[in-house]
Amino acid sequence: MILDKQIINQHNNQFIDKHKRAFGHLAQDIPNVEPIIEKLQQFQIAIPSWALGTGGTRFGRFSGPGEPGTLEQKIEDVGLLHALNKSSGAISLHIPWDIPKDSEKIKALAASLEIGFDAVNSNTFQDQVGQEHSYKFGSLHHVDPKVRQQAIAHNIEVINYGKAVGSKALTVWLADGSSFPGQLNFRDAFQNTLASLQEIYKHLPEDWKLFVEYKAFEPYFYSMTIGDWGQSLLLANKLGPKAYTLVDLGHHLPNANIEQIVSLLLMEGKLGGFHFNDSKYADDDLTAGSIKPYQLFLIFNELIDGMDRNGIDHASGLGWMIDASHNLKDPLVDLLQSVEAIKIAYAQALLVDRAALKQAQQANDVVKAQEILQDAFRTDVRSLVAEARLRSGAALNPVQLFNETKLRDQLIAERGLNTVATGL
Ligand SMILES: [Mn+2]
Repeated sequence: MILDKQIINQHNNQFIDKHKRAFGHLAQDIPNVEPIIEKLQQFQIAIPSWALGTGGTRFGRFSGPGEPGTLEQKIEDVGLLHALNKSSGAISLHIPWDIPKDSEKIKALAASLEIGFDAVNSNTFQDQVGQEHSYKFGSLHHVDPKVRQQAIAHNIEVINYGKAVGSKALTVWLADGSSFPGQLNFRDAFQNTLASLQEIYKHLPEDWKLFVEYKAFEPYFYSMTIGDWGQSLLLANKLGPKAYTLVDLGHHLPNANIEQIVSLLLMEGKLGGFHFNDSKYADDDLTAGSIKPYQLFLIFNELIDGMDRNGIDHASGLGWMIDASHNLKDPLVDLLQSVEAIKIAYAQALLVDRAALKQAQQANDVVKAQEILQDAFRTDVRSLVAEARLRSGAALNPVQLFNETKLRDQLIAERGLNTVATGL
């Protein structure tokens, strides 16, 4: 489904006066408002192909009506999101759930919707039908070289699919670990993982990046072979300059100081990608900013500080992606909410008076430092983010437009009630 530009214009006309009042008021107090709006317009967050269907829990999945049943329909859904917010200009493919069989056709469809291809994701956490060796006891870390070889071959296949559509990165997340003490020799598991990743790294094109994602626990409960940023960074450093750590917000133990992790990884030039979501307990896959918006702001504060110090372009220097898929909301509305929350946190962090913060830190002025950060965080920047959207030709209020125009009903009319998206 292609969203008629007229619908967006009508929606915007309805809210333009209210928007102009709010934005005009806010802009008066922001000295460098124009470059901030430009940065907001440029900042794109990739949508993973598995987030367009309703997610499940380990107890069940309640599919929603009108879910995209094919990769083409998933790309159309991302196109719809991008038309609404002009901030979701890329899709991240998961192999084998979403194999681009006719890559030229898929590329042409994506290009017609102004959608690019973000990192490709491999899957060695499930067994596929007809697969020779099982991943029940892991993949790249497995004690059996035949299993490791099969997992390596899969990752190389994923790189090839990515090359065909124009991706520039491979994300490897391993479910490898152990659930009982004694099950695994930690050093052997690490060395096997490193050797396997080295094989994959050899097949990485020159202009590609390899993102090594970590996760503290689950599916295994005693140890994860790439369980934290230390293990990921060790691997990335040993692999070489094209390998980076990827931070997923839901993959930490409770109360981990993620902003500090981000800061140090950037200092080392080894932060490559970022997966947004939110959580109350662990990897809860909730809408970004729905539980801990202040944490999201503090993370962006460190991201901007580190990227600016290293001369990294905010929009293109790192891989930005949403990684969330839960089972209650319409996935498209949920993604619109996540993108909005991410852009709000980014905008707030752009408002931080960095020179004043540095001064306060040098003077050990704890109160002042806190005031500077919270002054930015407590600024209502919704009209600033909306102004960036408006200038890019998107909707002033994407969620409202989605609901008022009954876009899901239109998708149901096109696709039927019983389509089911591939994914977990
Ligand atoms: Mn992730």
